[in-house]
Amino acid sequence: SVTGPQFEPTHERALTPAVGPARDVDGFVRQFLRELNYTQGVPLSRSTLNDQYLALARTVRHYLMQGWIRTGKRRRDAGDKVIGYLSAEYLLGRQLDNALLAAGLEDIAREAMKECGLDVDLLRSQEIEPGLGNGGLGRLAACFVDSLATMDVSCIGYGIRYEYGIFKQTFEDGRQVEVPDSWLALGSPWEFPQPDRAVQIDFGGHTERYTGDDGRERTRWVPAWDVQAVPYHLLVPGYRNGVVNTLRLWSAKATNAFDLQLFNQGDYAEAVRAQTFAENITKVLYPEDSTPQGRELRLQQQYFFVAASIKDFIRHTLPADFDLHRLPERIAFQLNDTHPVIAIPELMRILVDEHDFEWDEAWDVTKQCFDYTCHTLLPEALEVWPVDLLGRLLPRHLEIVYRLNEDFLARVREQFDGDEVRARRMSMVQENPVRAIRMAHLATVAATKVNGVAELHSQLLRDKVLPDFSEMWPDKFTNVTNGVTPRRFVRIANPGMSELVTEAIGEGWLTDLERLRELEPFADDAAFRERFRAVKAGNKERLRQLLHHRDGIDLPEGHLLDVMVKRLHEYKRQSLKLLHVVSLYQRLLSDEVDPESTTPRTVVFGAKAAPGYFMAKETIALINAVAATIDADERVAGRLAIAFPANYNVTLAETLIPAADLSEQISLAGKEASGTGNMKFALNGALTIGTDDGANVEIRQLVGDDNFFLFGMTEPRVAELQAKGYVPGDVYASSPRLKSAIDFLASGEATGGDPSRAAAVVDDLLSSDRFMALADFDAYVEAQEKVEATYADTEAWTRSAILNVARSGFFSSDRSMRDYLDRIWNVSARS
Ligand code: B1H
Repeated sequence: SVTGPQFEPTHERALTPAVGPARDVDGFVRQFLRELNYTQGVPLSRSTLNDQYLALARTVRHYLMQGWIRTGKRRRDAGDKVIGYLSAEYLLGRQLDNALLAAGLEDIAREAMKECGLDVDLLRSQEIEPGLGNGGLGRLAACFVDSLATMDVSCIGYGIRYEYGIFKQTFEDGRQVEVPDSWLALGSPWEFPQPDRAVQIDFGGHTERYTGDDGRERTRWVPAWDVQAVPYHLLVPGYRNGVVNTLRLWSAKATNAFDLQLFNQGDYAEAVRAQTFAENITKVLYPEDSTPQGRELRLQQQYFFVAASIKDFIRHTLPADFDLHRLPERIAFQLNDTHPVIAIPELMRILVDEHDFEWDEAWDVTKQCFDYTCHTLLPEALEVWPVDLLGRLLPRHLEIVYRLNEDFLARVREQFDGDEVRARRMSMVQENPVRAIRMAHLATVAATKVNGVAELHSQLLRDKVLPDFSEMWPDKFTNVTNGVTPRRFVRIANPGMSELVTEAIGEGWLTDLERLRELEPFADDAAFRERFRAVKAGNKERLRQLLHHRDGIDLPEGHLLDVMVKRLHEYKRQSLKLLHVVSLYQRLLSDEVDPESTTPRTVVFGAKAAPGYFMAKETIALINAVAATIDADERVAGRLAIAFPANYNVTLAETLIPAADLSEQISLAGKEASGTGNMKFALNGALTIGTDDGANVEIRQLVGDDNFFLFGMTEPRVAELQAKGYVPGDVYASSPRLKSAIDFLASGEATGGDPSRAAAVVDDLLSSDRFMALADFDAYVEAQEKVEATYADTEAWTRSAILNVARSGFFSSDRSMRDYLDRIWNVSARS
């Protein structure tokens, strides 16, 4: 008898073909109007832009459904091994453009909207991008799932559906002010909630021992509270291959049992409070890029999403009664940094406590199910969780980690003659300043493979961050250099160049990006160079229009466009770029040079600072103050301009990067794990000025020294200087140009006469300069002079730009995914 709603699929065996709307203008128009009238509930004549955008988005989604249903069925039938990408962040960017491109519907949609009297471009610009990530790490996850769908690899991206993504940045008096990003407020046409697939997630409480029916001693976790995890599905369409994979993002909801219980006790207000408490878990993305704060809510987020993902995979993706001893045949969980690493003790707990596995048997299975990607070298970025916090929130998991650590340290002592100092270094438990779990050690011990994200980074990871581990398990470590999806960052972002490329080398390169090599001969073709320049000029014009409307910024025409966009962090050295700007400004004001002989240059910054990062916020305020001063100074008009549009995000990147001439990648060597913006610029024909850091090293090797402006200390040189004792004051005293720029800044002349504006940044540079901006200043200025000399030779510059495009095909995320498939997952792609 049916007593309530039934949540199991009722037609498991039946063929359920999804019939999409007809793939022509008429079919599109009909579906669009249906969406507008029946879902939005408005006639076209009364609809707002937002109504129209939502109806358009849902229409496009309809076309993808058939692919999604078919892909799911095909994968279930085949019993494919699934890549379970576990990431706390997915910085997706706008969905509509990508969906239209993947489905091959751009022309039909344009025509259809025209028939309705609407402009598809205007509707596209209505979309608020889902900013569910901070920066490179989150964007990388989005590129990877795109590539896996395009390569027809079975992948589920698991993550968190933050109600508020990365904050919206505004400036008040040049200072960053954060505004909540309510990306869901106007409707979210791309997601499917599946409340009937919710799972319960436990927290808190204690553990107890008991004797099982078979007489074995066991442990059980008696949690104190729980929440529901509700999955929301987003579609991840492959590029024109009919494949649609799934991104499963979890949202927290109070469990009924929880508030009912309290309600029965008569405390209604308390019940509602409990609800708020539960739902806070997925309320907001922590806006910290590279410096995690050990906050309880963050640990709740991490456990919440990985526990939900594992449970869902076992319960809903695997066939019923699947033998979990064979789990590694069906899943490879990729840990995107340490954020999801609590998944390791969670799987152990499930196998041992819930499925009666022997400890060693469970460990054997668990180890085979996980691989770990490290994205950093900064020691402060390696997550540690205080044991009192972990023990309070996840008491059973803490016990499991302790036991894993005991077993592990026993192995270390055995293999290394009881070397106690080594054992302490390698322990998963740190003792000082507080007892805490080192998540990177836990991940490294458990994972089958550990990878860094660029050659240099992987090498430093082995040699400097985890040397004991790489000595113990040399084969565990590998490299996969990051990549970016050419669909979004070339085809959508740069349609003009894409068309030119297709004309030159034919179709097919978008899914086989190494084919860009075929462009090389065109670098020597004057007519092609001319057209390549025309594309760049068009992209600059597009950017000028956008910044005019978006920010009220009017970029000068005909300038070298010099762009530094990335999160604001001291190690990335926006302050070094700023010192260069000040130096250029001084040069223009001095009588030494004829301004007419200098290269007119516009410098564009884009950067968000973590809200609690003092120096980063001071740097933003300082850049804005200098920009305002230069902007107001008639004497340099037409020669130098600084623009700092607020709220740099994926959407802005898509217009900004294709317009750039010069890409700034100037981190202190050994600090930027990879960088991915650097790849996007090179692929769009900007030349890089950069240090020997992260993936810059590989970019330079590929594009050639003649087409890359290298400067600055190498990593070994940095280490040497660090060891010797770096004194920024000495550098200041010995470089006249640097001294002059800093004095000028400190005097207030670059900040509208107000020296207080520059004080914090200048004081820090002179007293500590942790990332050695001063040490690289002279080399940087010299490299910039080379940039100007090269830029003056238009043909040579264009040639280099074309060669950058032709030789950067390696940086497709399709190649990264192929490397993961070969070196880490042991799975092969279908295409
Ligand atoms: C990267 C992070 C990161 N590395 C902590 N680490 C975070 C760390 O919320 N948190 O606490 C968020 C992000 N992000 C970046 O990853 C690297 O700095 C880049 O160099 C790299 O290109 C990117 C992708 O691998």
